Amino acid sequence: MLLFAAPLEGHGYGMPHDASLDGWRIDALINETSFFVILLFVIMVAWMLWAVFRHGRNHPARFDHGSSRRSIAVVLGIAAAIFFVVDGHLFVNSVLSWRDVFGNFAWAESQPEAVRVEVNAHQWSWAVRYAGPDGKFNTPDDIVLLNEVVVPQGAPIIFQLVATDVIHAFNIPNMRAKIDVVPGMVNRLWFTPKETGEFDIACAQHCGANHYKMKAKLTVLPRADYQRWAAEASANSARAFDPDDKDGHWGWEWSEHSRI
Ligand SMILES: [Cu+2]
Repeated sequence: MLLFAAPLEGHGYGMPHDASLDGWRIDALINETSFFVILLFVIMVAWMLWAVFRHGRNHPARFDHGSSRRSIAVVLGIAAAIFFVVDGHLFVNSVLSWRDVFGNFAWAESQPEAVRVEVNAHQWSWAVRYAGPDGKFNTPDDIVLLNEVVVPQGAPIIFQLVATDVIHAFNIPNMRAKIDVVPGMVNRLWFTPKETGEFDIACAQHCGANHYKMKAKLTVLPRADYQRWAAEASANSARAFDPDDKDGHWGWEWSEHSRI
């Protein structure tokens, strides 16, 4: 009944509003997939209905077992056309998007305005850490937040993520950003927020009884507001820094070459 449901305001049908610079690449792949799935469904159902109504009691169906050379050639031809045209197109576009954008961490890291964020996922919250003015993680000037990420508009935001218990998944639908967070690995992800505002962060991997509570907020601020916020947050965190709180020092040294 999706077709008859009223669209959410500002969201249209289907996917949530895209507030990221490169999300359109993912949307294009999803839309193309949906288009071809619907197209092929309509063709097949129409064909089937035609056969059902054409071959009534007075017009017995003629059929063969599809084992003739001609039948096999037609089937293989259609299958090859779908595979090479539809799947090939999706595959090539996926690979190019990954190479040029989503997997291009070298480019994101090389941008002077890039913001680096460490995330530690656990049952059932997101601990968040920024390096602060010294650019080094796990030092007293780190900005440390819980269930909250604040970033500037228009800059590449690079996340490195770890989990301390089970598998979680960091998901920001409005930024078309989602990645599993796995114990024993440092996974990473980057995107550029195009619009300011507040957006939901959810855990997208069922991670225990309170999985549904594992949500956080992404706030995208204009660049100048972000600078002001970061300076203040760093000063606050430095004041609250407790050198004896071992659990509080979960950050790690940022590596631009972490595996994915
Ligand atoms: Cu989770």
